[in-house]
Amino acid sequence: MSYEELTAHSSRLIARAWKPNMNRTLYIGDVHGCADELEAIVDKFGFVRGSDTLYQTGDIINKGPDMMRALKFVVDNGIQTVRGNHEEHLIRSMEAPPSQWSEKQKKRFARLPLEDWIYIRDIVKDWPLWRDTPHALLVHAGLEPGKTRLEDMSPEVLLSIRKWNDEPWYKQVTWPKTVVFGHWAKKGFVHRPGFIGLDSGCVYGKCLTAWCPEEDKFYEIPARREYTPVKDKTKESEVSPCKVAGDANKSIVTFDNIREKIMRGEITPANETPEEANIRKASPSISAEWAGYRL
Ligand SMILES: [Mn+2]
Repeated sequence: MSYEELTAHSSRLIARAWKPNMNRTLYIGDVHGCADELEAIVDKFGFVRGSDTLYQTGDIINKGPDMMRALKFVVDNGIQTVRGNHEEHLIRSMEAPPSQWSEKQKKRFARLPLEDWIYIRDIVKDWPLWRDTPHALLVHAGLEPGKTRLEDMSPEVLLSIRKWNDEPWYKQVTWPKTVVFGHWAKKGFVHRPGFIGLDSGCVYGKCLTAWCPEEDKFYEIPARREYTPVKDKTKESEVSPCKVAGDANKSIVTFDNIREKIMRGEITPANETPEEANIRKASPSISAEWAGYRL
């Protein structure tokens, strides 16, 4: 870098650091342990500590190469996250003794010492389901169609909605400000009026995406590699039995079986509230995903 370039570069940094109206915001998509890409996107943005604000759509943990480093980076840089379904699964799983964990849970927990999981749990348990930020409403998966108050929406919907009555949820919701969300890696980057979907599948070898509202600009870091193969959710669940409370047929163990039975109306979870019945009918995948985690 020449002296002139260096001077110009430095004065830009100084200007950015000291002009109050230069404060910027960055919303970062789903990380899943992709610590290298998380660090790279914050660098590319040119994050200035103390004046810029970082947000993230949740699902920092699981799947990818280094969730501990990703989580420490979040903590060290004051990144304001929301809770993802993976953090919620961790919190709920750890409420049960290890002897009661499913095969999928055991496989996940085998990746790190239990002390590390306790460390992670103690951090993520404080993450909120949503953040109403100056530029956008931040939530992991999306909003529940037909409701206007976040407090009235089911946490399980906020954490894992994709489709509602077979249509993407965001085509059925209007919200007073832009909704920034993640979770739907197969759908990928979503950019439409009022909605920004930032899960562009970094852990699947695609890229990490972030949005800066002040610049009206998207930042992107290509994944260094495919860390996790894209698996069909139903295949994945072959080894991860989940039970529906009140299900008399104990041979039904896969997500696919449960979804089919739920759609045919053959399974009604025990003690189902009208609210839960509504979710089950509108989005069987949400009911099936959380069926094994009823408290
Ligand atoms: Mn997710």
